[in-house]
Amino acid sequence: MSENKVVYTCFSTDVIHKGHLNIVNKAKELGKVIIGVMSDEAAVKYDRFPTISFEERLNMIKNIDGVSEAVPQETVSYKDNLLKYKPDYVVHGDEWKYNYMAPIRQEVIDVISQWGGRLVEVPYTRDDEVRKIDRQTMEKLSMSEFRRGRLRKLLKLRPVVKAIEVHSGLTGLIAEKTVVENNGEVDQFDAMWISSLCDSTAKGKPDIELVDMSSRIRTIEDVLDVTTKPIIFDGDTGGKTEHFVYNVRTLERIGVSAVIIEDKVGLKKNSLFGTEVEQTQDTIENFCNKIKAGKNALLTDDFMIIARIESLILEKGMEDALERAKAFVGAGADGIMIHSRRKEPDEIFEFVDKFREFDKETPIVVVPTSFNTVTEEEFAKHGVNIVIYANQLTRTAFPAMKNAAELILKNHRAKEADDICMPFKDIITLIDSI
Ligand code: SPV
Ligand code: MG
Repeated sequence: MSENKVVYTCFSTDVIHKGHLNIVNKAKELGKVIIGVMSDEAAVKYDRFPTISFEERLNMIKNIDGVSEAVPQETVSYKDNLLKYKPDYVVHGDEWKYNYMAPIRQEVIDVISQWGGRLVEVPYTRDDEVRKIDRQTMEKLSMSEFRRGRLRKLLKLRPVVKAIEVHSGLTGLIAEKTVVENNGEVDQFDAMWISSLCDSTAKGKPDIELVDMSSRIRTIEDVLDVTTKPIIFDGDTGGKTEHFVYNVRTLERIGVSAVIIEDKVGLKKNSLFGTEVEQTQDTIENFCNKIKAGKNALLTDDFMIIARIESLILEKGMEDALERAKAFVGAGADGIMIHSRRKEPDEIFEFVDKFREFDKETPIVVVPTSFNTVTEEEFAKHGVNIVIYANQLTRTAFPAMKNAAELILKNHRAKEADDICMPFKDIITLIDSI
């Protein structure tokens, strides 16, 4: 090895296996090995939630035979560390040529070429042993005691936690595995929303608390079975307080991270109908009692009960919304969801800004189905913490399915529909085999 050459690579792993050792061995042949350890903030965008702390990862990597230095890498992009350490070589597995990391790889090549540095790629190791370690990590991440508290952790790591609606194992897999690269940034969803609207719609039923908790929990189980990301459950009104406490216990035990309940009573209708249908708001006192009872039933500090305020939906005014927010936080709510069905975000921003004048901490949740032009960055600037994309997977799947059904009926065969069908071999790449 050449003592005066610097070699850089970066790991985001929790477990060192022979694939990593291959990379280290190659790096050792080339010079002094510096390994970037990806920060938690970067790891959740690029890969998955770490199962051990950053310090533990740093130590683990420092202790690999032949590694001279383990250093933090704060971003998915290698650029900052490359400019800092000016490596003669970057060593990496070759898999990133073919996935969302390809632009990050290109950036590495471009940056190090400024001083004549070279990228050296080793064949990616993916044998039975590596696959098993991967499955074991996923298993750990999906266990209820690990998964449950992850939403709270993400709230500390992410400027905005973004959740997407799921209502089945398959939609869960899309939420779990969709990763994109955009302008040098890699990103993915942080959490999943089990919407009452979409769970009901998937069953062909109206969103009126008709689909009972046993069925809703079955949906959750299907999602839990194949994913690792935290779940935010749409608990509608929470039902009777006497029932809510039991449901809270069940949700907490199976590994759900949060339930959101809305301050309505009687026959619940979907909020997007607003005042076009009859809907009744609960009294502040009753709803506070429901929150308190739910909080009392909890056995961990992980699980969050988030209070959803329907004052703007029901045109009861900003003052009412703010008064409720104060009261619900006082009753123990771990977060506030404020909803609106206006296209303009003005009333949402007004609420958030006013709420933040007296409460800097309590997480705020928004569901921008109507006010959908606002970006996550704008929400974050106002102090929003969780953005839920509440129904887009259902609303995109529906027209695609309808179209396919119509094409088959019109043509008396399936050929014409084939052009809009994904080949099954692509669909099954989502599904893990054991
Ligand atoms: C849901 O997704 O079921 C919700 C959000 O409750 S909304 O449909 O906007 O009321
Ligand atoms: Mg709902």
